[in-house]
Amino acid sequence: MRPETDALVVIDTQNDFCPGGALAVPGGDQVVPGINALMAEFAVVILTQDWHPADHSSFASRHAGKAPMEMTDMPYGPQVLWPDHCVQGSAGAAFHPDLNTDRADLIIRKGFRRHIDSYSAFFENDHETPTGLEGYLRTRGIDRLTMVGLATDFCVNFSAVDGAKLGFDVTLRQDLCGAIDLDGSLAAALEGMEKAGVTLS
Ligand code: VGL
Ligand code: ZN
Repeated sequence: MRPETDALVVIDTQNDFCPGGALAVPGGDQVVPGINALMAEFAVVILTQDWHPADHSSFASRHAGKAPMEMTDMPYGPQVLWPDHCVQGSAGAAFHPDLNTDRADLIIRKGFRRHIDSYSAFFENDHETPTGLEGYLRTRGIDRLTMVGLATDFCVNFSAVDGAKLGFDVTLRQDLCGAIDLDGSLAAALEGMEKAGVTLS
């Protein structure tokens, strides 16, 4: 068992990111058994949950003339427009039914503000509005993070990079992640994580 300074962070392992969901990652459900098994090694398990109001500004359906996967400009920068997904309280927003949520010390929800998306577990997409996760980790004395979950090139990527920038020792278990891979976003994410000092394992 790893020490209490070392946390497993499971990103957005929710129905909408699994086959049959609104924003499915190919093979997204296949990471679940391995994530459950890895929990046995960790004293600290943290889950994140993408959690949007039904009228969230990241949804293409809120932008006239825009289709899912097109880009738009938000006050905080460019934003991919997504199919409606992970709507608060919906079945799609629930964790995959096989994910072991009992071990979670903390479930951090993100993306709940209508006008801003939040890929990272640490900051919303303006890169400055905090989710509170940093304070939680620091006050518990946690300094090492292993990240797994969905999607490698969006929420896992932004979480891993922010974690590394904040000084946490971050390792990504690529075998326990799944990617959306939009226009080369997976390759770009892996390069960005490496540059930020994330250990890709
Ligand atoms: C995610 C796109 C939109 C993710 C969340 O969890 O990677 N991607 N919302
Ligand atoms: Zn989302």
